[in-house]
Amino acid sequence: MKISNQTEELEQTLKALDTCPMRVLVPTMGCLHQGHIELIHRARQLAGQDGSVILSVFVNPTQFDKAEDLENYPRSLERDLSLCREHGVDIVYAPAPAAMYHQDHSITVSESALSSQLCGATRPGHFDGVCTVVLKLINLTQPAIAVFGKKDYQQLAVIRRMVRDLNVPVKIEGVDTIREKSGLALSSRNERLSPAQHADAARIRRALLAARKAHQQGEVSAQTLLGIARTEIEASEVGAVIDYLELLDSQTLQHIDRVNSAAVMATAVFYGKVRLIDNIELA
Ligand code: PAJ
Repeated sequence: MKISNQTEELEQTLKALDTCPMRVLVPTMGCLHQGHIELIHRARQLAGQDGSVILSVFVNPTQFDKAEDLENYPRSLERDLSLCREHGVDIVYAPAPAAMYHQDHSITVSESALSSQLCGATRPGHFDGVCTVVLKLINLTQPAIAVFGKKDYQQLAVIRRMVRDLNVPVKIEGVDTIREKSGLALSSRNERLSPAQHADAARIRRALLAARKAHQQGEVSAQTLLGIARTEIEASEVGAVIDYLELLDSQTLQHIDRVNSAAVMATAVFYGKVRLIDNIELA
């Protein structure tokens, strides 16, 4: 496995791969867990044994709106590298912020429709930071395919839109959310939950499943479906606080009153300072 921290070094490593039939990129912010590992496995399937799986580890400062969140973001590069070795990653690109952003960088990719709700509404500038860094990582590594998790539903939609609108020559692959047995979506943030919060957080999935079940049984009113999910989350005994809980058209990510076509219910829930997100598709 090759490890690069500098752009020039990465370019040299990639040059040596020039004859490689297929490159697949897995962008991450590190602190890898089983959710990321599934992305690596999917990337390997897509790359084939002769292709290359490139994983980036970069805690991207431009997508954090609070300096405190950036500072507190968990980092575990040595452990990440050994997981990458174990799971057959070919190249890890782990640059320092100074290697990714020129001090006077002044160009940003900005998405203006899909970003307006959910995480975009509560975290101003977040998706500009995500789009900009993902485009940079794609430009740097020039993969045929880039792999992302459906856990970050809005992020995946925004990246697909960027690739479509800017004609970025890459295929975007989405991977289903990996969960604990309890249903809680795996996240690097889960380790910051107390044991009681961790046990309670399974209700986020239960809430979304209850709404989907009601929809499958014929309920189409957004207000009713959101009410079902809200009741389950607000029954938390450790004080879960809803940041947002919304029902959106899954193509446009705009609010709907009734579920008549493909929709997504998405939520962000605070346990103390830890903010967890999840979503479910209602067909
Ligand atoms: P990060 O939160 O590290 O996530 C990296 C990738 O792993 C994302 O595509 C995310 O959707 C996926 N992922 C996280 N938890 C998952 C789970 N439980 N199941 C399946 N996939 C999961 O998302 C980012 O980093 C950043 O915004 C990034 C795209 C790297 C840009 O900086």
